Formats: sequence, C-alpha cells, structure tokens
Amino acid sequence: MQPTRAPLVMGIVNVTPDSFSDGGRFLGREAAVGHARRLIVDGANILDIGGESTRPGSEPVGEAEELARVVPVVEALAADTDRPISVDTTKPAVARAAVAAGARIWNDVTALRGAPDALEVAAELGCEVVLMHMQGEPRTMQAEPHYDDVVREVADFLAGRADAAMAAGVAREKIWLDPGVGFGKHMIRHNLPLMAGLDQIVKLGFPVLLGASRKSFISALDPPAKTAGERLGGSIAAALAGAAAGVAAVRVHDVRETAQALKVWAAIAQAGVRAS
Ligand code: 8Y4
Repeated sequence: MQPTRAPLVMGIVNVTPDSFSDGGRFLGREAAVGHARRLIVDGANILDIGGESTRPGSEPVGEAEELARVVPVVEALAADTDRPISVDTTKPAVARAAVAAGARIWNDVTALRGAPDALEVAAELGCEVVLMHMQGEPRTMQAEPHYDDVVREVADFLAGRADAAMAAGVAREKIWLDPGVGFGKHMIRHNLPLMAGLDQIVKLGFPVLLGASRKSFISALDPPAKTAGERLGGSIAAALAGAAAGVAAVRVHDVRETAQALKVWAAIAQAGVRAS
C-alpha cells in the first residue's frame, strides 16, 4: 500500500556569528533561538540546530567555536519546548554537550565517520542518530561525483553504517537513515534518481530523513531560481515526493508552507484509501 501519513517536519536552525558588533556571540545566539521559536509556532515537529556550515566548499569550524554557538541555543530551546531537538554536528564533543543540554538526536552528515570515537560516543549517549550518505568531504564533494548505480550504492552504504552503529552498541530503534541530497551528487544525474528511488532506502526498515530544502538541484531545473530563497516550490515538490515514498521526516527551512503542503497531501492520500 502507498504511504498516507505525513512525514514529520524538521525545521532548520543555523547558528552563525552573523554580527560583528556582538563580540560575545549574543546576537547570533538570540537570532537562532528566536528563529527556532518561530518554527515551533509554524508547526515544526523537530528542530535541527547547527553551528557548522556543511555547504559545498565551506571551511570547517573549530570545536570550541561550535560548542559556543550551539550549546546555549540547545539549552534555551530545551527549556521552552518538548519537541525533540537535533544537533547537526560531526564532532563527538559537540554531540555530547548538546545531549547534556537537552538534545535528543545527533544528526551527523558523516554517518559517524567524522572522528575515530564517533560510533562509541553515539552508543554511550544513547540518543537517536541520523546517518547520512555523503561521497567525499564537504570542501571537495561536488568536484567529480561518480556512481554506477546511485540508489544501490547509497542504500548499501547506509545499511553498512547502520550495521556499524549497531555493532558499536547503538540500538536499532535509535537509527535514522538519510540519502544526503546534494552531498557528493551531480545536480541532476544523481539527486533525481536518488529521490525517485527513495522507496529502496525506506525498505531498509529504518526511519528515513530527507533534506532537499532550497538545495541547488532545484535551480538546475528552474534556472531563474538563482538564490536559495527562490526555491520554495521545488522544495515542497521534493518533500511531497518524499512523503509518497514513505520517508519519516523532511528537513526544511520553510516549515509553515511545507507543513501545509504535507497536510493536504496526507488528506488526499487518506481519502484515496477510504474510497477504494
Ligand atoms: C540552500 C540552503 C542551499 C541550504 C543549500 C543548503 C542535510 C543535513 C544539511 C541533509 C541531513 C543544506 C546538515 C546542507 N543537509 N542533514 N544537513 N540531511 N540529515 N544546504 O540533507 O541545507 S546542510
């Protein structure tokens, strides 16, 4: 049977030092907390807090700086919401501090390959973990991505990382998988077949998270949409394709609009079941 339940909506919260007048990082922190509160009102079921940019070509952020950005935001949000908080980090020390501050999910774009002790720390923390596929590393991953069969290779990689996590002591029930749209994938040749084959990843038996929001493959299909802010329609289309494939959650910037689209999609899907 086709899926009829709407995926959960994970709202993206970036904590960046976007102000030069706040030597103590106060403004970047307050902006992130304010944005997260807005996303809760807009219907986010999960908040994903990140202090390191993982965009193609971006430079890494030091551990002390990332801790200083992320932990106070997790702390402030944990005090005013019961919605699960996820921390987007590749560093075990940041995941550890965020979990201590109230985060329940470690969203790791390296699938726990970013540090030698990542698997061990994930098991010790006992939090949920998102294992995402990436070919290469953020700085260079878009240079020359190659696959013979992108869906097969991503599914095999994710199954292997889930096995590695379970062997290290992470409970099966804590594991999420994510195909990593845009991470070492050709805009069209890889991202589109991967989204078309999402059901193959859902079939592995773990909840799947899909992150396609505002990503640049949308501009490849609609060249006038040059900036990230012009990609709402494409982002919603990808979220609905994910819903139809049975993903458990979508990671998005535009929470209000996505939640509305998913509600309408689920109501239609449900009506189809009753009618048949
Ligand atoms: C405009 C806005 C253009 C954002 C590109 C982007 C994923 C993720 C990212 C994902 C999981 C991003 C941290 C990239 N993407 N985590 N993180 N899955 N689990 N780029 O797809 O949003 S950051």
